[in-house]
Amino acid sequence: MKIAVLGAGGMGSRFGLYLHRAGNEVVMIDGWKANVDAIRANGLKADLNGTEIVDRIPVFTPEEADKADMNADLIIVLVKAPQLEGILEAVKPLFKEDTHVICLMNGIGHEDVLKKYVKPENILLGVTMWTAGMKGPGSVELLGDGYVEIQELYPEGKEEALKIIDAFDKAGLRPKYSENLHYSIYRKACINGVINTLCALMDCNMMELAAMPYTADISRKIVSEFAACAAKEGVTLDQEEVNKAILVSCEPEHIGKHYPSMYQDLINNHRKTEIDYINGAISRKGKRYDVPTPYCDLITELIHNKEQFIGAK
Ligand code: NAD
Ligand code: AOT
Repeated sequence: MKIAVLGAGGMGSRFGLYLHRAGNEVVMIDGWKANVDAIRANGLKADLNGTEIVDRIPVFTPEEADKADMNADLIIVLVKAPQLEGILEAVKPLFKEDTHVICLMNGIGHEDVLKKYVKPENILLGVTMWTAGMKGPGSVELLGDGYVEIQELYPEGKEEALKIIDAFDKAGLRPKYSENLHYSIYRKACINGVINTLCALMDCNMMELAAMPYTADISRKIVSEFAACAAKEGVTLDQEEVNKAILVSCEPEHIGKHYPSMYQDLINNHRKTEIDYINGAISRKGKRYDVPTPYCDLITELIHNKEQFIGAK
């Protein structure tokens, strides 16, 4: 498959690396100049569960998208939510009549932005339960295990979804076909709405968070607010299962040592977070549906306070 990965951060690098090593033609496109320069000079360096790997993957800045133009069959979108619209605008030359686009980013509502740039029937969405982190430009840490859930946004995309599943499977990305995309996205958003936010606010990793006395209670409150909004959109979340999945993922033998991507943004790199697409999205929906969302409101305000306090960019 000919694949362009938008975003060569932690997660884009994981997908780019796995798919390239499995024999696909892969290019990566990234807006962080120092990262692009480092990958070009030294290859993409990955610490894959303790094994050092270097892979030479062509990488371009968004402004160079026309040079990267390889009539990609598939574009995988893995930037941070506030970067999405800008990078789609910059890489417009990549979108051809038959190019399919799959967005695997955390958060709710990315399809509304994608539809401005991509034919709706060419859009697929999904969630990734893998983790990743950047050690520095051109260097990523890929620890633990994970899987991917994907589905087409409209029925016309089903054949492409199955092709992607085949390519991801051969690359070891452990894909599953989701029978209910909106359920998968809400479920993952709950996980992020609890884990990403609380680790960033408590300044801890996932296993440290799970060991704190009030975490399970707070998790139930947050998940119930996501579930109340999801219900208004016809999605019935199994709250008990979601709360259990949150605690299981925090176990040290799973990915408990992971510092979530919101922690990496806010605490390590002083970058603005994806809060407005996770708990913030639920606060906005709550107002629209007349559903109280006090925990999501407070958490969104606290994360924005912290962004402002540390001068996040
Ligand atoms: P990332 O922040 O590592 O990379 C995203 C973009 O930001 C890339 O273009 C990258 O080059 C740039 N970038 C990264 N660090 C930077 C820095 N210090 N200065 C300037 N630019 C920088 O993002 P990610 O973790 O790969 O996340 C991509 C998507 O995947 C997000 O929606 C995220 O929520 C989701 N996701 C991440 C993880 C994870 O463990 N990292 C897990 C599941 C889902
Ligand atoms: C995560 N982490 O989604 C992945 O760091 O943004 C992130 C993220 C799978 C299960 C639990 C947390």
